[in-house]
Amino acid sequence: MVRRVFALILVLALLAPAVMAQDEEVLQMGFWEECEDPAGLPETVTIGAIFAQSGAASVYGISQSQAVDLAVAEINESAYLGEGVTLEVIYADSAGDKEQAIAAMTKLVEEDGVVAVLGPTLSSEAFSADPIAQENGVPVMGVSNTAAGITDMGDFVFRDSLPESAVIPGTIAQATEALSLTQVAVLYGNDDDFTISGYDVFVEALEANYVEILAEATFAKGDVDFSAQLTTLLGTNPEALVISALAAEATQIIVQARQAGYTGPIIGGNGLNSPAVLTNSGEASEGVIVGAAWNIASPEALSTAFIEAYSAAYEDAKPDQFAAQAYTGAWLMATAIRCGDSAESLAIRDSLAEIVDFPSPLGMFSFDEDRNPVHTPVVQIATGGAFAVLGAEMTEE
Ligand code: 1QQ
Repeated sequence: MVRRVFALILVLALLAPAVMAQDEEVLQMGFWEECEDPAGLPETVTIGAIFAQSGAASVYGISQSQAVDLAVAEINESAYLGEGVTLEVIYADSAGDKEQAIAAMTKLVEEDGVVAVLGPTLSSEAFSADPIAQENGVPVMGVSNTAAGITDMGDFVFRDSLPESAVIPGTIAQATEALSLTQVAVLYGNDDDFTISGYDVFVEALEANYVEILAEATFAKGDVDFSAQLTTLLGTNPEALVISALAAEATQIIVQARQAGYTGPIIGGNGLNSPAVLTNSGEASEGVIVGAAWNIASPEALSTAFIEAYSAAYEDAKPDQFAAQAYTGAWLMATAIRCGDSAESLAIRDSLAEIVDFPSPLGMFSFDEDRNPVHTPVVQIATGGAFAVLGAEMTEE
């Protein structure tokens, strides 16, 4: 017996280093080993970043610019682009507006001569502004564009944000099972590329899960009173209310649905992923279900490190999904520059297209052949004013 225990201890002792090495998670961002230190870069490499810094969409845009600032500081401090090479970002405010996004892209590409661009925040802005980057041969990477068709604009257009089509089907499948859904009502914005695209994907996913849509209603960006739509929809007694909306409208819809006496589940798309939606709708947000590209409880070592660095840089503020995607986007762009050893736009494009298996806060990240992101999404539920992982709750039971 004693000898057997001793043998077991010996085997474990021998195995331990191997097991530890295998479990050791990557703690540093970047392709340090995969690509040699670049030698041919200019002293300053300037990229642009177009985010909504003002207006209703600034709940996303401010998080994005803070995350890019953090990534760029880390990239420069670690000499990721080589000793003496500085990555510089010129920011431009798109204000959630198509015309401002066009003006911002034109200025960055044609006047400032940036070699690549991150953003713009909204899909509707991207559809207006990205053709300018494409025509000028400047790579542009959306870090929050989730509508269908973004990268169809051209071979210089990338995104690291999972499209609604990669997130919503799983959200609906999981919610249908968890809540035993059979009948829902749908409310969506019919004047925005993202909210329309999200609606299309919701309808398809509900059909695929045999969930009947009892009623549908629409609204426009900027609307503040949803009582007419909610009266119609809630009058059909849906088991869940499904909404495709941006943050400002989503907040009001959640609050007004509860005021109208609705206590059932609310299922939303990417627009609801800002913690501002939960904060601004207060207790009304309890139980809201949203699919996402990232959750703050992610066990990935690079995610935990990112959360710590973000909180340290911004007075204990917690990053959100939009920050995680923007931070990853800046690192991906720097990686393309490093691995291509070039600050030429065409070389950056080619190098970006080749990125696969990049460890990031979003998990293991790759671009597919259409320059869309490949990584695993997560389904969340709002609990006590924060997003928790829906699956985790269920497995713990
Ligand atoms: C889009 C979105 C918004 C919610 C971005 C912030 O997903 O416009 O595509």
